[in-house]
Amino acid sequence: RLWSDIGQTDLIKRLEEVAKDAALMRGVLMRTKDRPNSPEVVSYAPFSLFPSPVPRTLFHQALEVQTHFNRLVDRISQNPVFLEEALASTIKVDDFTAKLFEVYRAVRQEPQTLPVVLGLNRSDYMLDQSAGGKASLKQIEINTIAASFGGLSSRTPDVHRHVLRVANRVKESQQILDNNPAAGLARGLAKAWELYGSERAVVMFLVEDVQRNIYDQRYVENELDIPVIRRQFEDVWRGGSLDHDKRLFVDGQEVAIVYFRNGYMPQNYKSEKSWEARLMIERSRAVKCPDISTHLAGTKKVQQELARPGVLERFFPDEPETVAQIRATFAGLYTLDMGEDGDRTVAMALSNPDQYVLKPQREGGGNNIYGEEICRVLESMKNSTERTAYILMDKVQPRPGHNYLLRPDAPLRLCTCLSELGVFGAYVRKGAEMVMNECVGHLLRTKSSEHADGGVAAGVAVLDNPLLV
Ligand code: GSH
Repeated sequence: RLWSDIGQTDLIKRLEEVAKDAALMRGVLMRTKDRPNSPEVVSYAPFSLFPSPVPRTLFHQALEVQTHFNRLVDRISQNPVFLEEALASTIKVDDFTAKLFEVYRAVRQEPQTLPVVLGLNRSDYMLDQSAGGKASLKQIEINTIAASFGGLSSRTPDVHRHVLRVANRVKESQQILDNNPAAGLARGLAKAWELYGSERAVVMFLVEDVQRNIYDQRYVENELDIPVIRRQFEDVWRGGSLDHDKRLFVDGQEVAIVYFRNGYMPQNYKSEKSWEARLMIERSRAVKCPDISTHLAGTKKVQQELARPGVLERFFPDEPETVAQIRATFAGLYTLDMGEDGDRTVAMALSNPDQYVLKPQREGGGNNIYGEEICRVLESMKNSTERTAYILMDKVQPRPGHNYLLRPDAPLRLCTCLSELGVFGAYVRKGAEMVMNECVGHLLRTKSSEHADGGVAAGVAVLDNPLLV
């Protein structure tokens, strides 16, 4: 109950005002629901009034394992045998993953273009308390495409510092950690741009039609000394082409890097044109962040396959400590492939649905299935290959905290809430050599415990900061 003594209504009301103004003044911004593409009307991005406690050792554990996760994702992306095997059952039933896989196969048939790879990802964790006693760090997922909020989370520390100063909590105010993922993500982009090796070439942010989260992206852009253009799939389809060296040109400009902030959900591909644009980009010499194989490495099915005995060892044959460090963060993950193992998973889930999460191959939040709904869904498909579109995971059970959540469209309220810690990774590989591999910052998000699932972009969670305890 870290903030329970700041319980007086008057003070909270005053802090609410102070906090909202501080967020606006420091640029923790988002465009509004009603005018998502207007720079004339903006508001603050949802955030918590106070920072939330996070155990110091678990926080550092998450930072320390990040460079290993970077290498793991990168190695998976270079292993076609593994990707084919891991996703074989999924792509038979999941249309979206199948479409991505089609692009992957098409590109693999062509001679390789430029051996430069840029990965900007975020590994998300919750602190599991289910075994009682000490909390442990458990990975929820790793986002290898459009991992967001590295920009806004570079600006939230100052907001919480200010609120705590006004609340006369000077000591805690000084304990808020600095954080600047935007700078680190931009360093990755700059390194990849340099390796691409053309002075004239630009960085292209591939964005959605509805751009509420543009300021988060701008923070990354503004850290770059390289010209940035923003385009949608349709724009690339219309104004894009490859020259005889497979250089990508869009509206006459050579593109060194395509940074995807879109393209992770089926509805992001509005027509075949979007898929044609994606394929053109993948075939090109431009550095893709992520490329299609790294995108696929971030699927839930791959996450589940990695948890099987012996699989991590395949990727790190001579590094038992790396394997142990990564594996320590895995929650139980179970296959739903047809066969004995999958049948066992179904039986387990049906007899104890509250212990698990049923996850489809989707990004963007709000797709997971919990509790009784698991039984309903599994009963309807347990004997069909449809079930292989999902994986089952242990439900991580963090200890709830209390905080006030601020969002433009809802009154302030004190909530029982859960937090999720994200860690940003940035790496660049040229040929066989990792030329950059870093952990570049963190993101704490907090949501009311009544929501099972969903992040900030989905309108569920709010931005937060860890206060190490
Ligand atoms: N397109 C938006 C952007 O690029 O800012 C949103 C992208 C998005 O939802 N990214 C997911 C994420 O990081 C990963 S695929 N979500 C975090 C959250 O919403 O809390």
